[in-house]
Amino acid sequence: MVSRVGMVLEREGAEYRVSSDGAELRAVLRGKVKRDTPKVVAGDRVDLEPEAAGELWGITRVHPRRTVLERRIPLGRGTRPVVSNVDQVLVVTAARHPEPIPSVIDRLLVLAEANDIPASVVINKIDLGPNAPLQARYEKAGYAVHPVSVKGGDGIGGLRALLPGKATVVTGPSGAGKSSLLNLLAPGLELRTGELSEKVGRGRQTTVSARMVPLGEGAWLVDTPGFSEVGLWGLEPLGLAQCFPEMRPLLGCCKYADCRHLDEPGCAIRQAVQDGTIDADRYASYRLLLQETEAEPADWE
Ligand SMILES: Nc1nc2c(ncn2[C@@H]2O[C@H](COP(=O)(O)OP(=O)(O)OP(=O)(O)O)[C@@H](O)[C@H]2O)c(=O)[nH]1
Ligand SMILES: [Mg+2]
Ligand SMILES: [Zn+2]
Repeated sequence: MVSRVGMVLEREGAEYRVSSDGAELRAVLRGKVKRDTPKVVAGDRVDLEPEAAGELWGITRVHPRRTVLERRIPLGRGTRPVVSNVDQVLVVTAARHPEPIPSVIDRLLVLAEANDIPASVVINKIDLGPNAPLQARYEKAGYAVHPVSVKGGDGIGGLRALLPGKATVVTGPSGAGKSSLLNLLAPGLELRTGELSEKVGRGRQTTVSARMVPLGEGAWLVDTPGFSEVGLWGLEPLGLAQCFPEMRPLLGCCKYADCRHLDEPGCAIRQAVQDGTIDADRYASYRLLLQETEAEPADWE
C-alpha cells in the first residue's frame, strides 16, 4: 500500500524532510530502502507510508533518478550521490571584485558536464562594468552566458525565465554573489552575504549536504554548499574532453584513439587550439584538470 508520493527536501540526520502534496512531512527510511546504498538524497522522489505510531512517515521506495549529482570517492571506491533530479546548473562568477578565475569556472562546468546536467554561466556584478572577454570565452565554448547585476536588477528577468518547472543548482566561486542571487530569487530565504566563507582544505573530509528551496509552481533552487568541493578524481581521464563542449565535435579525429590531447602527434584538439577554433586558455584548463583527474588526495575520507 502506497499512501503518498513525495520529494525529499533535505536530510537531517536519520530523518528526512519530504514535500508531499504541498505539505511538509518528516520521514525515516524503512525496509529495503534502509539497507540499500546509495542512500536517499535531496531531490529523490519517494513512496511514503504512515508509520504505525507517531507523526513520522516511512520511505519505502525511491523512484528511478533522472539525474544525479555525485561526488567521487578515490581509490576506485565509486561515487556517492549528493542530490538527484537536478535539471540545470548555473555557474555564477563576478565580472570583477573578486577578479574571475576562469579555471575555477571551467572546473565547475566540467563537474556539471560529467554528471550530464546542462550548465550555463552567469556573470554577476555588471554594474561594476562588463567583462566582454569572459563572456566571449564561454559563448565560444558553446555555453549560454547571462550578464546580470543582482544589485541593479539588470538581466535578472532573463534568469528567472530559466527557472520554471526545474530544479536549479547555483554554484560558483566565493564572493561571486550566489547568496545574494538566491535571496533575490527566493525571498524569505535570507542567506547571509558578504562574508568570506570558510575555506575547506581539499584533502579534508567535507560534508556535502543539499537542500531543495521551493520557488513555487514546480521550480526549485538547490542549495549545495559543498558543490565546489566535489572532487574530480576518478573521472575517467579519457572522458574529460567530453566535458568540454567545444572539444566534443573533434573527439575521434585524433590519430590515436586513446589520445589525451597533450603531446601526441596528430592531435585534432591541439590543431584546433593552434587554429584558434578552441580557446587556448580553455585548453590550458583542460590540461590542468587532466592532472587533477589523475591525482588522488591521500587522506580523503
Ligand atoms: N556591486 C555588486 N555587488 C554585489 C552584487 N551581488 C552581490 N554583491 C556583493 O558581493 C559580495 C559577495 O556576495 P555574496 O552573495 O555573499 O557572494 P557568495 O557567492 O554567496 O559568496 P560565498 O558565500 O563566499 O561563496 C557582497 O558584499 C554582495 O553585496 C552585484 O550585482 N553588484
Ligand atoms: Mg554565499
Ligand atoms: Zn588529441
